[in-house]
Amino acid sequence: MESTGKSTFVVVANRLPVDRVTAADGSTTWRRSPGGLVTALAPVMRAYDGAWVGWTGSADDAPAPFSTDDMDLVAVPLSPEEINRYYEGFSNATLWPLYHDVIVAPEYHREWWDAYRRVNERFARAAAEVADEGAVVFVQDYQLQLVPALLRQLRPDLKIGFFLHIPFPPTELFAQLPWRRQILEGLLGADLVGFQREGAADNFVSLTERYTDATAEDRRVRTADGRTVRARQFPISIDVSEITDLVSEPDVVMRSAHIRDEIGSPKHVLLGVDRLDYTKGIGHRLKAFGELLAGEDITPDEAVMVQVATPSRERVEAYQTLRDEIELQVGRMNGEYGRIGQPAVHYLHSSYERAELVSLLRTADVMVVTPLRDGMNLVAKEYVAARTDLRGALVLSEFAGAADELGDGAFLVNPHDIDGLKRTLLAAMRIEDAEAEQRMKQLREHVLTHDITRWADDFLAALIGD
Ligand code: GDG
Repeated sequence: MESTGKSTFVVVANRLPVDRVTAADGSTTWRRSPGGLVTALAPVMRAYDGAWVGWTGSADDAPAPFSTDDMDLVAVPLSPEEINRYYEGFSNATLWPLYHDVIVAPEYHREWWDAYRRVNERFARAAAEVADEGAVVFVQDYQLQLVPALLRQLRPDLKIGFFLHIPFPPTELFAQLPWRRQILEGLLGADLVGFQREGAADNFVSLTERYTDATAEDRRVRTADGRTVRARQFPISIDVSEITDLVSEPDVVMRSAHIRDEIGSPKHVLLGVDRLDYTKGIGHRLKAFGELLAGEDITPDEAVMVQVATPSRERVEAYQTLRDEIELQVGRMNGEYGRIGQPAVHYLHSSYERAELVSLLRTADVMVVTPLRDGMNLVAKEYVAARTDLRGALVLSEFAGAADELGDGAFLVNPHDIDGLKRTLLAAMRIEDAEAEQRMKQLREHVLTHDITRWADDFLAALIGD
């Protein structure tokens, strides 16, 4: 359906919240892609004639603006070279590793930066065109950090919010970035800049004082041109009802029992669910589990690990190297500790339907979430939401944003400390039912009252109500 109207609420994100579906006769339609962000913003979209500006995910793809699910969608085209330099390059091989504690070395290339700037300008122009007079514009994530300032230049009448889904690094790391001032000035175009954790908001404020002409008092930054930009944490969450609805489906409960049977009905099922990303600490958890088997703290009959590693950023070199390393590690562990029909680690390099994922969450006695750095980590919250039976234990890295909220009920761990991780895994496996129930109740109390809708409401209230 064609649409050309202006919108009073505009979301700007790297990707549009839809996937193209091609029918057998070659005709194409759009299907809303799964994800908490679009679910949370859908009611706001409906109420305010919302528009979403983003890339379709295919090269040189520029369909005319169209509507689906009460949203106007505005596609921003990217050429193959821009996908390579702006997306795989500057976003995922410069900013992503820099913002995640330089776990792998960020690469700094001037032509990647040029493409990042050019693409950010295109997104800003598209948003400026679709936004109504005085509209609210909500810009998402690290791929679009220049958009707030570019958009303000084009449209000073707009109210602009920005939310960063990933960590924001401390000065010692951010200082490496050759374009650090431009990125900070880009973000300072917003009225409100949201982060996952308090520490990230602090990092941002002190960096603006150091590298721009702004001054700051608490979490309010005063720009050289006299505007006030607020910085604050808004910990993101999940669509709790999506998970609880799936859990209440008989198929999901049955499938969960079936999965346990299929893996040999061990006493303990340990589960990891992650994009195959070097930030997620998959190797660290495999190492700890392998050492537990090697030291005979547990036997392969007692405990089985299932690791879903969803394919991700497969054209970026660091991800290819990571895949080789993890697959070597899994192969060695299964060679050493597995038997016919009974691997020690079930490694699944594919993407699953939500119902299958939730079945897995219900099967897991110990959910192992061990990122070396993570903005939030939604899987930890999804596990808690899925455990309506009040069973299971969550092992959670202190380096995930989720640790701020779930620290009391989870088993917190430093994933670099392999002995500590081994002890924690054992403690989580050996937990008494009563303690597990008490911890899970505590976790659920928080997650059920802090879902994604609350996150969106809090952010938009802070943006609009100032
Ligand atoms: C970034 C930040 C922050 C995973 N495998 C499958 C699948 N998933 C779903 C999970 C979860 C989502 O993907 C992953 O979210 P995370 O939060 O765990 O991690 P990132 O992708 O790195 O997300 C992160 C987040 O943004 C939000 O702000 O929390 O820190 O890095 O929902 O369940 N979903 C399906 N099949 C899979 O195989 N359908």
